[in-house]
Amino acid sequence: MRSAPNIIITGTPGVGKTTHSEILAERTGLRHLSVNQVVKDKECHEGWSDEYQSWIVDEDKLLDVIEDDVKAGGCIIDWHACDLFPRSWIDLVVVLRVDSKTLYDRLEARNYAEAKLQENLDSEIMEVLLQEAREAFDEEIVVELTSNDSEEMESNIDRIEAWIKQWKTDHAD
Ligand code: DAT
Repeated sequence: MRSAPNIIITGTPGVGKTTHSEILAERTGLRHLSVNQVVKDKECHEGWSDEYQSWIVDEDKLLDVIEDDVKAGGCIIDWHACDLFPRSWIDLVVVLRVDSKTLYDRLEARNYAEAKLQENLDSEIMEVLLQEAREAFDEEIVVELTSNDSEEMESNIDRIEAWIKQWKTDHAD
């Protein structure tokens, strides 16, 4: 049994996963588990893909590396995919969404190459991550939240924080 819930914060690159996860970790004491960082630090990859400009992730190794931490509970898992995580590990899946124009500006500010920028915009418009989350997890635990501006972010954080408190009350012995 976990004493604190595990939450996935997912969505297209640039939607605000890292920002949400960091603030939430600070406010709630849960741990921000940046999968990107773990993949790099623990070398859970089979090298770098120039085509995708990202690591080719070794999912089995990644799951092995994070298993003990996640099973203990209280992790905020920040990653642009979610269907690799066993359902039994996860209590809530937050899919962040952003308007195309806002996402374009954020990715452009990150100096994304045009092809990668377009690919991510298409993915956001096609709701790829939302579909993935809905297919991989029970509908009741998948929440879609918009993250276009700081007001929305503040409201998202309040909402997730309240959800964590409620989860702890419901799971107290
Ligand atoms: P991700 O981790 O999903 O790639 P991020 O947290 O790094 O995204 O955010 C990308 C950029 O957008 C970063 O400069 C912070 C900004 N940002 C994120 N969410 C925001 C929001 N709701 N309002 C305003 N800016 C936001």
